[in-house]
Formats: sequence, C-alpha cells, structure tokens
Amino acid sequence: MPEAHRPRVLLVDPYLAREDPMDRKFVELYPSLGLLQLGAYLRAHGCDVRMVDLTFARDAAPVTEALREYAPTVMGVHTKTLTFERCRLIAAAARAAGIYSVAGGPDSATRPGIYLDAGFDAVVTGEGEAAIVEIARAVAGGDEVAGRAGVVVRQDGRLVRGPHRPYLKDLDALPLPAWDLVDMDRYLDEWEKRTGERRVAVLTSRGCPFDCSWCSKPTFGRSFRQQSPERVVAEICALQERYRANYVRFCDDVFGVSRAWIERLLDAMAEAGVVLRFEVLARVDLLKPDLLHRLREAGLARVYVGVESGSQKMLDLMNRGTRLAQVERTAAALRAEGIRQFWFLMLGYPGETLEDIEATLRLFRKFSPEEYSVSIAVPIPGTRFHETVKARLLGRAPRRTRAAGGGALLYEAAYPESLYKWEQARFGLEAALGKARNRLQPKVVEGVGHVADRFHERVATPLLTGRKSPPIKPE
Ligand code: B12
Ligand code: SF4
Repeated sequence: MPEAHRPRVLLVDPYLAREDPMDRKFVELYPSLGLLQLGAYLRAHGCDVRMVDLTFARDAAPVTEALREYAPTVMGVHTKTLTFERCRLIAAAARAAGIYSVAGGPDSATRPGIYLDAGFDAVVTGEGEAAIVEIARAVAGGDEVAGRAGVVVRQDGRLVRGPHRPYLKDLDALPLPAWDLVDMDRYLDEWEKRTGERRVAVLTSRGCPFDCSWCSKPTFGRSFRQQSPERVVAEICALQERYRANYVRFCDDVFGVSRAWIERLLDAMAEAGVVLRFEVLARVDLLKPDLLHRLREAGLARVYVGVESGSQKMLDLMNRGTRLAQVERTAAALRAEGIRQFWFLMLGYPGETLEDIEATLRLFRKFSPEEYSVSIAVPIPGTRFHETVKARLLGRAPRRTRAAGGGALLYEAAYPESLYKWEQARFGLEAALGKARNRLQPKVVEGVGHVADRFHERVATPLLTGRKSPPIKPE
C-alpha cells in the first residue's frame, strides 16, 4: 500500500498505575496483551501503528500530544471499568482533534452504548484483530463503518449493531505480540526491583469452556481456542532472547484445559531447553497431583485457584463444576510440592448462609494459603447471577472501583454489607494467624483465634444481622 494511503492507528492503554486504588505495591504490571496483539495484527495488515501506554504516566497528556503529532486515522482505546472516566476524556480529545475513535476490550463490550454516549465513534464488542483492521481501512477510504461484524455505532440516536464476528480459528496464525510498542524495559525493571525476576505475560488460549454463573466473558464468550505448544514455546523463546525474561505469567482464563496439551507444552519446553519459573490460573479439577509434580519440576512457582467457597452447596449454586474433595486434594498437593497458592474466595452469593461462610473459613484455616483475595460477589450484567438478583440491585454505580473490585455489596443479599465486611476482616485475621503459626507458640495463635471466634459468635453476628450465630465448630 502506498505510504500516503496507509491507515495510521494510535492504540491507547488508559490504565494509570499510580491512580489504581489498589496499592501500587500489589498491582501486577504487564502491558495489555490485547493491544500488543492488535498492534502486531494491524502491522501485518498494512497499517502503521503507534501506542500510548499510560501505565507509568502522570496523566493522560501523552494521548493529546500523540493525537496532535501523529494525527492518526483512527484511535483505538482499551477499556476496563476502572478506567471509564479517563476513556471519556480521551474520546473527547479525539473528537476535538477530528479523529475517529474506537473503544474495545471487556468494559465497552459489556456496555457499548455508554461508550458511544461518552464520545466514541464505534465500539468493537468481540475479538478485535480483524475488526480494527476493517475499521481503519474503512475510515481511511471514507467508507461506512456501521453494520460491520462485531462493531456497534450510534446512528440517529439508535444503537446499530453489526452481526457477530466469527472468532479467529487459528491462533497460531497470529503474529507475535508487538512488544516494541511499549516500554518493555520499564516493566521489566519494575519487576526486577520488586522480585529480582524479569516477568512477562503470555497467553496460550482464548476463552473458557466452563460456565460459572457469575463469570462475565464479554469478549470471547464460551469459545475456547488454544495455540499449539510449539507456538507458545516460540513466544517464550523470543521473550527470553529479546528481554531476558525468566518468569512467565500465563494469562489464560484457565490454564491447561487439556492435560494432553500441558504434557506437550512441557515436552516442547524441555526440548527447546527453556529454563524459567512460571505461574498460572487454574481449576482444582484440572490440577491432578502427578501433573502438579511435573509442572513444578518444569518451574511452576505459583498457582491462582478459584476456590470460591468451602460449601459444596455454594459451589453447585455457582455452577462451578468443582468438588470440595478436589479443592482439598489440590491444596494439599500444592503444599506438598512447595508451590505458592493464591485462593480466590467469594462471599455473598445468593443462597449463602452464615454456616456456608463458616465452612469457607474452616477450609481457609485448614490450608492457610500463602495469598488470597476474598471479595463480595459482584453481579456483572450479562451473567446468570445478575439475572437472578436484577430486581434486588442496590442501585450503586457498578463503575465505582470499590464496588467493581468486590469491596461493596451491590444487591440486597441475605445479610447487610457490614456483615460481609466483617467476614472479610475475619479472613484477614485468619491469614495473619496462619502466617504467625510458624513464628509464635501454637497456644498463643489458637488462643487469639478462639477469642475472635467467640467475639464473632456472641457480639458481631447478633449485632450485624440481628440473628443468633450458628455455633463455630472446632476443626
Ligand atoms: C491477564 C489479566 C490481567 C493481568 C494482565 C493485564 C494486562 N495488562 O493485560 C493483570 C493481572 C496485570 C491484570 C490486572 C488487572 N485486571 Co485483569 N485480566 C486479565 C485477563 C485474565 C486476561 C486479559 C488478557 O490478556 N486477555 C487476552 C487479550 C488477547 O484479550 P483482550 O485484552 O480482551 O483483548 C481483545 C479484545 O478485548 C479486543 N480489544 C481489547 N482492547 C481493544 C481495543 C480496541 C480499540 C479494539 C478495537 C479491540 C480491543 O481485542 C483484543 C484481541 O482480540 C482478563 C480476563 C479476560 N479473559 O479478558 C482480566 C480482566 C481484563 N481484568 C480485569 C480487571 C478488573 C483488572 C484490574 C483492574 C484489577 C485491579 N487492579 O483491580 C487490573 C488492571 C491492570 C491493567 N493494566 O489494566 C477485568 C476487567 C473487567 C472490566 N469490565 O473492567 C477482567 C475482564 C477480569 C474480570 N472478569 O473481572 N489483569
Ligand atoms: S470463572 Fe473461570 S472457569 Fe469459570 S467460567 Fe469464568 S473463566 Fe471459566
């Protein structure tokens, strides 16, 4: 394509780490793989690409500068609920500069109308690669964008949605992410300072075939596609050669849905002589002890697991598809292998009683995971959970970060918000006691736990719920 007709695309990551309400120390920083993938694809399809990554910036000024200096054909912004307000400012800057703006990513896919109202010209609701190329070419050629697959625009006040865009079939055909679009050294230096390791993010699949009733999957739905193990190893080798990466976070929704695939990946890594440490997010039903052993030998250092609840009744209500016996087996195997475990737990899902919460706390106490997060269930629009509680929503703006992050109660649940907050604090104390077990006399630790339990039973529960507490059973 002649240089003059090449569409120029400015990609923007509006995430500003310094403004993340989660403490900067705890936020894990990786560049957006979605945008790096779009950048590589756009280049492979004849577009010129630049990117403004605000992660380490002070404010959004670099976007205005790039709009002026680069004068792109199209600006494409990655959206998360957390960054909505900044997206609005960025869309206004593009409009003022007369530049066509497109939003994509999880938040705008869930609520495209809000983004169009905020000033974006179009929203891409699913997989972005083919859609952004089509939009860039259409805008450069003065063609219509409305009606294209996977694209939503507003016309005469009405939302015009194009048909669903089929997902890319062959993920191996995608070019390697365009890491050069961001300041990789800055990310790696941050990691090296914090952990001594050069950490990078890698994706081996898109989507998830499971169907947990509270999970929102706005971009890839229930589609599930995997790269070949060879392609994954090629990406890791490139990251090692170019950036001296020695730790990989596999960013898949669920790592290793197929055991045969994991075995092949481990073989391919061994064949290529890849030496690294890595972490994954996985399901307890997929992590059999013998597989964990092999994974640990290959460098598995940390596993994020969605334990969610210590009550089988709750796991069934959530349609998790996991058994408590699997949770226990996996937690024990992780401990035996010396692999760090990070548990995700959820409180306040419909149907949960105080006894169920107690069961979750007991499970937590039994295994003392090294890390955890316990959130208050967030009903995300489009999920079955949201459908169930729609009539009982408390009308709090879902975009409030505290709420979006599971720190606030968003619907009229069985108990008041104060009870859930108190329960979160109990998990905090339990975690501290778990850590103290190695350092203090067991009697002291048990004593503090006992006093906290009695306080919960006799004071906190009656005060916060107006009901008697179920008796706390000893282990
Ligand atoms: C890995 C991951 C992380 C990693 C790495 C994040 C990163 N920088 O990429 C870490 C742990 C650092 C992380 C942090 C956070 N995350 Co996160 N994360 C994920 C996860 C599991 C995968 C993201 C990913 O790489 N996907 C693969 C790529 C290829 O897909 P994609 O990004 O969606 O991009 C595709 C399309 O969406 C689209 N697209 C995306 N952007 C654009 C832009 C344009 C213009 C177009 C046209 C298309 C387009 O095209 C892309 C290619 O097809 C998702 C869950 C999920 N499945 O999306 C959650 C998820 C994105 N994270 C989420 C959240 C809330 C966060 C945090 C805000 C948490 C916090 N601090 O409280 C932070 C924000 C940090 C940040 N830098 O933005 C939420 C966002 C929900 C929402 N509505 O906002 C998700 C959806 C999880 C969830 N269900 O709650 N996260
Ligand atoms: S919570 Fe995890 S396993 Fe369940 S549907 Fe969502 S991504 Fe899949």
